[in-house]
Amino acid sequence: MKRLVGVSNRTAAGGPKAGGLAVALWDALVDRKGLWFGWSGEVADVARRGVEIFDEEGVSFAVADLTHQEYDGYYLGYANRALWPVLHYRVDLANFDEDQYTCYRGVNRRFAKLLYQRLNPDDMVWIHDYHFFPMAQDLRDLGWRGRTGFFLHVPFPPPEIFKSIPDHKALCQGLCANDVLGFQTISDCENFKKYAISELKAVPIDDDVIDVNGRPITVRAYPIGIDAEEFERLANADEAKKAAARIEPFLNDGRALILGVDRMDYSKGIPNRFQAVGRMLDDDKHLSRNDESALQGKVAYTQIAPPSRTKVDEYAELRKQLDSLAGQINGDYGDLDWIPIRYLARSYPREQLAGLYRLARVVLVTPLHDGMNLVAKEFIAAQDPEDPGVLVLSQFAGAAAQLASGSILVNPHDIASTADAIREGLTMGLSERKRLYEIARKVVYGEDIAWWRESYLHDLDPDLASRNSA
Ligand code: ADQ
Repeated sequence: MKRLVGVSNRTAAGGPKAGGLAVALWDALVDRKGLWFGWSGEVADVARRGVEIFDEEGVSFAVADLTHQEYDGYYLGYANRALWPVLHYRVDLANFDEDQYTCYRGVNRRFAKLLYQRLNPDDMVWIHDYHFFPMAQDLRDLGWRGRTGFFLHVPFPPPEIFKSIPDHKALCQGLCANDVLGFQTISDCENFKKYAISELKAVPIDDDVIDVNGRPITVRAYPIGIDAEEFERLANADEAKKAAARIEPFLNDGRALILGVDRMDYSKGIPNRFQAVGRMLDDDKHLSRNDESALQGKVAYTQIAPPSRTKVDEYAELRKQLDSLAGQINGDYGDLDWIPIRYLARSYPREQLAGLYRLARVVLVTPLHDGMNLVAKEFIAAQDPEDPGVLVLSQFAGAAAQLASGSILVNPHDIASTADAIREGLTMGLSERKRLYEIARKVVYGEDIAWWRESYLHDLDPDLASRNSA
């Protein structure tokens, strides 16, 4: 079996092997005694620019530090302030800076050189995410000929949006040095193919293959999954029950828990969600709390949102916006014995999140755009099959392509309809809840993380493909 070499900005070295990418890559690398290459997470001075090598449970790690200038230009700058917003359809928030692009190109080239020195001709390289769009090209320029694939965890927007990046062509030419390009959804794939046909003169060969300058490239959707069985086990474990017990005092008198769990990122649509909850309560303003159909006092919305990328201005702004919206809604609708929104700007271990998911009557996964969104899948895996909660899901999450008929689908920009959808989830009868849950469960367990990894590697590794078809 070919050795697998994973490349991602952050590796799982030393830390818990939790979360989508980390688990998926980790298992594949353990299977194949692979190598994981990426940023060490350290920012150092020029003197320490080599690679640190170590082994963990049979997986080799090779990690490199960034300099302060690279951290600012490549990571905070180009990756987070130019690529991330555009890939999430937010050209209005993008900041394009020539020096930051130069820095991004420099880090890709420097990392490619460090990696190339450690590659064997028979290795297979699997590059992850927008931090390393041009990495395959940089490896090829150094003489690398082996199988190389790329997977994009975030959306790929329509060409009209992607083309707002001044260096869009160079980035995509770099991508086309891969043998396999993986996206989360068919719509991301179609966006990329449309771009490649119009800008790079790509020629479609069949549904999954395009030809760019005489090289065939497989372009397919591989929707990422979770380890559903493991998550279900977590949801039934003591740690989960303890977390549920901690929140239960706020659910007295049978109050229903509405839950949101997100990194604090503008792509996740948290302000719209707050507004939708506010709107839902406002719709009942004319009713007294004793009225049977009134939701006042009968629901408790908890939003867990640890701040991320706090050094980027747009994220600091979002923090302020959420603080203010939560305060306003609690001020307008709260009562002596009831706070409608509890907003916790911190993270909780997944063992505890699993318990909260299981307790929730409705979970709100309403991003404005999201590559996949694993919270939606974790919520399903955590449910009690005999009394499941309801997933309210944005039509703009990659997960909607798989879970539309197992959830209540919403347009997160439509505050009034989202408010209605939350109410529908809260008041849904058991048999309809079970029906939606069974549909969603089939997808989450059938197309899990092992399915994702194997589907991708089947296309990347010709030996595997021929063994399977023999
Ligand atoms: P993220 O945007 O980070 O990742 P997401 O898929 O929502 O997105 O979550 C990743 C993990 O983080 C989940 O396992 C979740 O439990 C955990 N998490 C989220 N919020 C948390 C919180 N408040 N506290 C603790 N843990 C939390 C990118 C793309 C996604 C894509 C993933 C995987 O943006 O669209 O689904 O990669 O490909």
